[in-house]
Amino acid sequence: MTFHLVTIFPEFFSSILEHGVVGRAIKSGAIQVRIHNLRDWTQDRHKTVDDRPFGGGEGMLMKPEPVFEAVAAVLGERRAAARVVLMSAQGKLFDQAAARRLSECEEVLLICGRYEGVDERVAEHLADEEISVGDYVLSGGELAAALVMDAVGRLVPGVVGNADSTVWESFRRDEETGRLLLDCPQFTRPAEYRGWKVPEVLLTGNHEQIRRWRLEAAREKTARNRPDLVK
Ligand code: 9D3
Repeated sequence: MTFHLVTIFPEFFSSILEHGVVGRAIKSGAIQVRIHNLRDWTQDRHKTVDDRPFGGGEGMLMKPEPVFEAVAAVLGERRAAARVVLMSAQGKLFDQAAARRLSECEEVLLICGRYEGVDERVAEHLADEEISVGDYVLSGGELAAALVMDAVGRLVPGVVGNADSTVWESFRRDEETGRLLLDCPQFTRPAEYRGWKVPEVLLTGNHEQIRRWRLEAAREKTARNRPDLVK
């Protein structure tokens, strides 16, 4: 699959493209990433991408014309088959289901907002969807787009090195209640560190007991850290 990033900070992505899952997937040819500088689609000699909000208010907004021009130029005839995503704090919350949906697209174009936001006509008439990565304030869409690219990229067959759809699940399910569970706590050597011992059951080799311990430990950890998943 191909990711397109539309941004005023093209250099932001260079280390992300060289490292980790995304970097390896690019090298192996499983995914392609194209960075597009929004200023390439401005008309004035100052390459202006922002303007003041109608109705007044603090800060500047991303103006619509360069964004519409960029998407049209980058996708051309392939527009209908691609998914155009506006990264914005006002978007729908990104989750694993959204990542899986995007991983099934041949082309995904991520528009990275900056300033106080983007002219609403981009969300209304250009983007297919508007995505937020969480309820906190970022300085712009680039970091959010990198996160989306990582989560989506690792679902593309051949990227993480396992095409088995079961490993696509980031959350396990409680085998008795069917609820989402966090992973259980895990331990490696040494069996005792600074007086803190690894749970005895994990050293026994009793697989049935270990399975039950892990399920219970995952339930406890989920209740403690993610009460929203327990409801
Ligand atoms: C007046 C309030 N504004 C700033 C304190 C709102 C605001 C404007 C621009 C908040 C964030 C941003 C820039 N953020 C993004 O472009 C963004 C984002 C985010 O802030 N949180 C979670 N996901 C995303 S995706 C893009």
